[in-house]
Amino acid sequence: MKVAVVGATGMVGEVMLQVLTERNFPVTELIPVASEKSVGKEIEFKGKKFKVVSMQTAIDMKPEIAIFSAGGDTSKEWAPKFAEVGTTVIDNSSAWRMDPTKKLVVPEINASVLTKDDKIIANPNCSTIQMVMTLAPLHKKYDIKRIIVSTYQSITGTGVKAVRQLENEYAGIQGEMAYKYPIHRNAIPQCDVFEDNGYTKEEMKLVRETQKILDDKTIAVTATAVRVPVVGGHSEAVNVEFENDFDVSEVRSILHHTPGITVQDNTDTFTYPMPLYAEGKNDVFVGRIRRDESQPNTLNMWIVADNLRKGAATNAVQIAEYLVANGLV
Ligand code: 2RA
Repeated sequence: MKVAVVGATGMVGEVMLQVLTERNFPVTELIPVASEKSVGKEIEFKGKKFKVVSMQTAIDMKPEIAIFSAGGDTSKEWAPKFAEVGTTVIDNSSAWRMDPTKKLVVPEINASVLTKDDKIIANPNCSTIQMVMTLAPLHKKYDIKRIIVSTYQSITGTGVKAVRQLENEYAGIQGEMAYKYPIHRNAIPQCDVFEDNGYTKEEMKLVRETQKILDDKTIAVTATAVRVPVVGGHSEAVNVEFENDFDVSEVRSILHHTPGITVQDNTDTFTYPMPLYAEGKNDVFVGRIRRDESQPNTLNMWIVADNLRKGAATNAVQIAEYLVANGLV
């Protein structure tokens, strides 16, 4: 299968190539695509070297699948052009996520909505994916009424510029700033730009995308997204109120038996998820599972995942796997 990876030289693109290799996705020809300045660069994939090509060259090669991680503007301009030649696009930007004609997919939850007609498929935002992965099985069982989520997001979500800023700040060097403020020894309560309602785009993604993926606009969601000087993954403190009561041990059991979730939850052994140990792994890690004693039918959890993997590359590749396994490409 001819597979284009658009944004192949970026942080997510590089993880995309790793995941395609690890999961032995049936790539017969890789078409790495990046900005004009990277055209001609060689990248290695499964022991072979492939030259980075331009968008138009990639379109002319008519790949079956194109996995995009190149920003919303690039996707808005080029994803339809790939689709026109019959390519199925899986896009990691926010460009198509809330488009009512596009599917927003976490394979373990709603891959069944996909059909052959879906030629542009949206990969949800990283912080949304790990939260809905955990909440979807509980919603099915207990019916979610309201979610309060606070996120502690890795600087890798911003990109290499943010990683460089932290490294410079460690070294006491004043370099290019990815953020308005220093990130070393700090926590910045702003991920992405502010909307008119005083929330950031990142926070509103958690609201809107959760309702779309769980297909339930009655679910109330409020979010606070914070950037912290961490690189291994995003962490989230989630408080979820259900319509029905639950048993904590049953919650643990449901999550333990949910594919893609690892429960790490034992206060006697100080066992709980942390981004330092989630980095490089594809699962979503859940711990600190406990009843909210301040109100009925409400649960607290701590959710951690590598935002470059299940939060982006792995989820996208899993969508591609579903398409292939079900004859949709
Ligand atoms: C972030 N989720 O962490 C956003 C984009 N990757 O900044």
